[in-house]
Amino acid sequence: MIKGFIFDLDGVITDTAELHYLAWKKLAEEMDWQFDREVNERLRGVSRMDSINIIKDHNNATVAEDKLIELATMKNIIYVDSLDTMTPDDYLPGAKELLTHLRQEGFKVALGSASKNAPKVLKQLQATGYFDVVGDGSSVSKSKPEPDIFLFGAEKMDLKPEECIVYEDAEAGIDAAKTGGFHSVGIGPKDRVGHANVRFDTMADATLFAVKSHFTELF
Ligand code: B16
Ligand code: MG
Repeated sequence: MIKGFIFDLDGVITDTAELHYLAWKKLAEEMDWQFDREVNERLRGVSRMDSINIIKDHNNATVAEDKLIELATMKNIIYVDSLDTMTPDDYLPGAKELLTHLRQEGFKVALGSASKNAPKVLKQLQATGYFDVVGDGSSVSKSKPEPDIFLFGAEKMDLKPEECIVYEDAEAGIDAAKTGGFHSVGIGPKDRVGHANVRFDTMADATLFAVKSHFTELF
């Protein structure tokens, strides 16, 4: 029986990927590193330090750990500044409607994001009130594809993984949901989230009605 939903943030509730891209791009320019949208795509759902390691390796650069942390901090300052431009108009189409619907139907709702800035993003969207639990990049130490962030959300909602549906747009996020024993909804193309229990192209397609129709025996 499904009693709760756990949502990833970037790519599911809102699209912070563009702001992450612009911040990484600025840092890369200062470092004289190659960085483009193709590399940025590999950072989807990946933690901040894992992201900078991917960019560093892409450039075959050698950087000491403390310098790497300093660079990631610089990127974060640029990114956090840019979040000030985000408003309640910046939900992905369908996301706000779904959160409202889940509240009306009495489901428990958690956030399961890799971002340490998730509380600020929710504040900018005025979305904090939709969530019973906020799991972010500071809630657990092992990031996706490990299931820890979703297990954290389920535990705080006092639910078992099999009582929850996870919405994710990243390959590693669907892997995490499956490893943790959750039901999964993939948002995006087949080559990225085709291994989810059910996949939709966009959040606008992934309504409560559509999800209930797929998991009929669980509602
Ligand atoms: P921060 P999600 C992820 O968000 C982003 O997709 C990823 O690009 C970013 O590096 C990560 O959050 C960490 O973000 O630097 O703000 O802690 O999809 O897990 O909601
Ligand atoms: Mg995501």
